[in-house]
Amino acid sequence: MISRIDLRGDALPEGGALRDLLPRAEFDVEAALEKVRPICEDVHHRGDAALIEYAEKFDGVQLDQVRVPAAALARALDELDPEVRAALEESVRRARIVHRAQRRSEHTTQVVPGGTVTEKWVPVDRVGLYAPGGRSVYPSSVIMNVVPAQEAGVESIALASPGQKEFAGLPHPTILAACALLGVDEVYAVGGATAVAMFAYGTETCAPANMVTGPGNIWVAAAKRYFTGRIGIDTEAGPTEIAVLADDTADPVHVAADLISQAEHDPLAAAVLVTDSEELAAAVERELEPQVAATKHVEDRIKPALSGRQSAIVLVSDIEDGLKVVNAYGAEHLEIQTADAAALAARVRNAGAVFVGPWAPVSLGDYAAGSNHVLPTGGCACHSSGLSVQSFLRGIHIVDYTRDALAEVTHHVVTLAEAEDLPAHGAALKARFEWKVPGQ
Ligand code: HSO
Ligand code: ZN
Repeated sequence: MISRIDLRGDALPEGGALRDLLPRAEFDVEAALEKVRPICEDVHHRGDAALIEYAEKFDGVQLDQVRVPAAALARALDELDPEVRAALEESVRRARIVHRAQRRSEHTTQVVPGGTVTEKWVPVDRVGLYAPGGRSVYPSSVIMNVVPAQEAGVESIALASPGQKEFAGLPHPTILAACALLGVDEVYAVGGATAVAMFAYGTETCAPANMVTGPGNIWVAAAKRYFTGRIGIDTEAGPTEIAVLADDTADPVHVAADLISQAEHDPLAAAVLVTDSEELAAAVERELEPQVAATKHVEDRIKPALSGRQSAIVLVSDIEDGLKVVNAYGAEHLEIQTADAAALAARVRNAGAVFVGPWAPVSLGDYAAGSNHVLPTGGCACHSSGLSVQSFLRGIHIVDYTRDALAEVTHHVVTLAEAEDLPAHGAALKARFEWKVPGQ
C-alpha cells in the first residue's frame, strides 16, 4: 500500500539533491492559473452578478444574494449539536491562549541620543477568510483563521464558503455555526477562486479586503497566486502532509494511525515515515492494512494517498540521517517518535509544526492543541510559517530624530548618496543645515 525508499548505505546528498530523492505531490498551480484568470476578471467587471452565475455553475446553487442573512447564522448556531459546540468552544479557548501570547508590543530603540526608531504593529484593516466546502467542510479551519485575525486586532473580518445544494444554497451549517460562535457576522456563500476575487476586488455587496487567508483547493491557490502583490495572502495551501521521524521505540499502531489520519484528507495527501528501524517499517506496513480497512474514506482518499508517489517509508542508516531527511523535506506536520524526541525536535529547522513524542499526534494539533493548523505545505516550510497573529500585522518603523542627531550623521548619508549617484538624496539633508560636506 505504501512504497519504500531506501537511503541506507551511501552518504546522503545535501540540500536540493536530497530533496529530489524524497516523495512529493504534483500541485501545478501555474496550469490552474490560466483558467482562474478570466474568472477573476469577470468578477472584477460584473461583481455580484458574476458571483451568482458562478455559484450556479460550480456549486449548483441558486442565490438571490451572496451575503448570508444574519438569521441563518443565528439559526445554525442554535441548531448545532451541543457536543460539537462544546468541542468547538474548547478549541477556540485553547487557540486564543496561544494566539494571544503572540501579540506584539510597540518597541522604541534609541539609536543615538535624540534619534529613535519605534516599531509599531498595526493589524490590516480588513481580511477575507476562505473556508472550503465539498469534501473539506472544516469548522476547525474557521477557528484557525478567525482566532489569529481577531487576536491581532483586525477590525473587519469577512468569511466566504461555497453554497451547498443540500442547505438551500447556504454554506455548510457547521461553518455558519462556527462563524456565529466566533462573532463573525459577515459571511458570503461564495466559493473557490471567485471568493478570492470577491475579496481582492470587492463587489457591490462585499468591500475589498487587504488580505485573504485560508485553505482551499488548487483553484483557490491559483487565485491567491494571481492576486499576490495586490493583496496579502497567507500561503498557497496544497494537499496535507505528515512526516513521522521514528525509531524502534515508536509504537507501529500509533505511527500507522497518524499516517492514515492525514491521508484521510485528500487523495493527494502525503504520508511519509522516516525511520532507521527495518522492524518498525515492517510493523507499520503490516498495521496499515487492518487500520485502513476499518476506517472511512478508504477508496477515494486514503488508499490513493498512501499508495501515491507522494507517500513512502524512507529507510535511513540512523536517526541523524533521519533528521537530515526531514529537514530537507520540510513537512507541513512533523511527528518525532524517537527515544529522545524533545532533544531531536529542538534540532528541526524545517517544518510547519512539530509534534513531540507519543502523546502529541497531528490530530491533536488539527483541533485542540492551541497551535494553528493552517501550515505551509509543499516544502514551503523551508521559508514560511503557519498562520499566526503575526500574519495579520504590519510592522511600521517610526523614525524620530532631533536636529542634532540628524546633523551628526549627515556626512555619512551624503557620502552614501554620492556613492550611489543620488546627489538629491544628500541635498535633502544639506538643505536643512548651513553645513558643508568636507572638501566641498
Ligand atoms: N490537517 C489539516 C487541517 C484539518 N484537519 C482540518 C482536520 N480538520 C491541515 O493542517
Ligand atoms: Zn487534518
